[in-house]
Amino acid sequence: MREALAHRLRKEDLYQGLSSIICRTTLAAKTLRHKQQMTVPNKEANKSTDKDSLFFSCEICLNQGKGLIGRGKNLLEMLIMKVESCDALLVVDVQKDFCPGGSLPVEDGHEVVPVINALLYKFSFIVFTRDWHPPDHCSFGDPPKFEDGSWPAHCVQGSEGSEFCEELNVGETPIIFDKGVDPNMEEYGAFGRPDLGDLLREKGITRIFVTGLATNYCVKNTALGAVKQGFQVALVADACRGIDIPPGAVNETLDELREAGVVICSSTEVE
Ligand code: VGL
Ligand code: ZN
Repeated sequence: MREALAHRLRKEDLYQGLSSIICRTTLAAKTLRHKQQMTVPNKEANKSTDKDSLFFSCEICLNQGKGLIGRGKNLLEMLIMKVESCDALLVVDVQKDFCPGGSLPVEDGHEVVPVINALLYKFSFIVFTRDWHPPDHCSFGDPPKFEDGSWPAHCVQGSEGSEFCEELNVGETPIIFDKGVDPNMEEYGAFGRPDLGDLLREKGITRIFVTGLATNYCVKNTALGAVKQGFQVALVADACRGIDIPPGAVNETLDELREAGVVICSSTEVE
């Protein structure tokens, strides 16, 4: 079956680069399934010699790319998500205030917890971030408009709402990175300051898997900040939830992240 698939792929110019990789690499069954789902919606583009005009999409992870170079490189990388020692898991702001019952609840935010718990044991290096605001933080609005710059008070340092979700397995000695501590500065992303990047580089980390809350605020800015600092970044989509206001905002964010070179994957692909 493996050979048949490789043969089918080899027949297509489009997959020349990929098929040679298939032949050289022992692929897990899951990876093959993944690859079989790849579609080329534009048959004409398939014949084109201009690789950049080729359009790929994968129905499983919804990743999209163009050609086998540039953005298409993401496609190659996303096929192999085996966790190595150079990988870190980043758990962004999985705190009570961002879950149902909290002051700034993300819809179904608590659902990320079992998914993240299942990922934790696969990584040897894990960082938990916290939104960690002083009581007079500039992002608090009164009354809040529930938008950037005007949130209800949330994750106030030491408050119950600032605690990690109870079921999250942070372990005995978690590495915690606090952000949003300056009263006069919003800090959605964890890579705005050099500290976290420096720590990860010091540990030899080159690839970061991002999970947590909320997809279109702190998760997004953290992922983009990591890309800017030169890390390879994967976002584990089912380990994230967002604030979908206006409707479609979360999907728009995923597109933006793909555009920036972030691989969108599912926790089932991370091995
Ligand atoms: C966040 C809004 C305000 C987040 C933090 O963690 O995504 N969102 N502060
Ligand atoms: Zn905040």
